[in-house]
Order: sequence, then structure tokens, then C-alpha cells
Amino acid sequence: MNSYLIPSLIFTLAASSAAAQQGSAGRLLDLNGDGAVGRSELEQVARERFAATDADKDGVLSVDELLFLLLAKFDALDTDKDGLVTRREVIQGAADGTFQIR
Ligand SMILES: [Ca+2]
Ligand SMILES: [Ca+2]
Repeated sequence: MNSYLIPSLIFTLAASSAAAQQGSAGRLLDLNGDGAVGRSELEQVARERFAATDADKDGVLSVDELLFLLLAKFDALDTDKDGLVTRREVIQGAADGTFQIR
């Protein structure tokens, strides 16, 4: 993975995970409640998600740490637990905030 992809992936997963928990990515990312999402809010969420993903707290993300995150996302999308993620499950995940399509 390149240096751009990892932060982008972390942010996307952070936003979609948070949206699943709170119903809307906008509400979660709007940390100060002013109705807008600023760069500092995006960066704060990304920093927090990075810290949560960095299980061994060494300041970098290993392949294992990223795979753990991706597997958790996969499990959330695989709503019928058949070990496969269908287009319907992705669409449903996008609708309910489990998965963010960009
Ligand atoms: Ca680490
Ligand atoms: Ca499935």
C-alpha cells in the first residue's frame, strides 16, 4: 500500500464505522456541532481511528492491523454470514452507513 492509500483507507473506514454507529457520517464528523465538517474535525477523527487501529501502539500500522480492521468491516457487511459480500450487501451497507462508497 502506498502512503496515500493507508490514511485514506483509515479515514473511510473510520467514517463508515462511525456512521454505522450514529446513523450519519456527518453527525459523527461534526465534532463541534456547528453543522459543518471542517478539516480539523476530519483530521481528529482520522487520528483517533489510527490510534484505535494501531493495536501495538508502535505508531505505524502493520498489515495485520489493517487486515484486522478490514475483516471487521467485511463481517459487518456480510449480513447473512455466508462468507461472501454481495452487491446487495454493499448497497445495504452504503445505505445504513456500514460501508462508504467513494
Ligand atoms: Ca502498529
Ligand atoms: Ca453475504
